[in-house]
Amino acid sequence: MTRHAMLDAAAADDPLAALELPVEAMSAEALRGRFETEGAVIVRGLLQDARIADLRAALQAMIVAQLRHAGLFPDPAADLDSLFNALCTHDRALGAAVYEAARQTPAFYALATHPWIQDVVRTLLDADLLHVPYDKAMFRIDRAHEPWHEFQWHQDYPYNLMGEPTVTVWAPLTPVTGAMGPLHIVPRSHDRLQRVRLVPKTGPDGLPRSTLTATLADLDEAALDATAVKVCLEPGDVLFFHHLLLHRSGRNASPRARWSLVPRYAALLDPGLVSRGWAIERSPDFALFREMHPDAVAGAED
Ligand SMILES: O=C(O)CCC(=O)C(=O)O
Repeated sequence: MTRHAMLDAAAADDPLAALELPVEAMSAEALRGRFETEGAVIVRGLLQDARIADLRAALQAMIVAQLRHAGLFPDPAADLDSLFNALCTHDRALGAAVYEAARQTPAFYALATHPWIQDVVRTLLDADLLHVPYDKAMFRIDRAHEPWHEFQWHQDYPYNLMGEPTVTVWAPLTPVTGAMGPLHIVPRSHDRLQRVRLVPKTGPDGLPRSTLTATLADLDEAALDATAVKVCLEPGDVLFFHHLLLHRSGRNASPRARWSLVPRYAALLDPGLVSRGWAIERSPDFALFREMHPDAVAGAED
């Protein structure tokens, strides 16, 4: 049996295996096949250079600097999670400051625009030139006991309105185990745009915020939970998924945070993007989505 045949046989009864490709088995055909059929592909071991370590080192230095500024004496050699937990225990707002500023480092940009990530995306989109808006390239630190940061089941398209399709890239900085709330996805769910209900986000105090979230109007979340595939990843592994794939955050129940980068890529010369001068969704109330897809927004009566 060839290596490809063995991978395909393994995929037949394991939904996660159906998405996986070790980097050595990566080919344009295998990448596109998984992305088109499953709506997602995981390339195991794609990122093997120093860029993940560089971003971790930048984060570590930022956290140590904040702890010292607060008059504490951290062990600079302690691991990233111990340092971040110490900072958040001292003052959660300082943890949030690190989270915000992490995206302002060259190490973040270098990883989000990693040439090997770009190569895979070019293959998936069959495009030479790529569009990667800086404000759709997210950085996440998901800790336990902070469920208000979680995304419920959704599709990315209403949030971004980039090219069709857009590829979401999800890459961890540290291992993501089952206890850490790995991303939940539903393979093969990327065949249509789902109707959404635009409802206020809920803050840590349980009260509604001014920004809206696009929740699924017509699908049963418990049924999606029952079919979800949980994507555990090691640093260096990268998940690529279609902008209509249904997915949600897992719940982190571990003392370690889930550190991840989530940039989005489309084809720069996507006809829709060109025709609207590269306008994408940037309003907190989904103004462009409501204008472009009025029928996809469920009203109060639905
Ligand atoms: O990483 C997560 O927990 C969720 C990220 C997500 O769903 C998104 O960015 O669209």
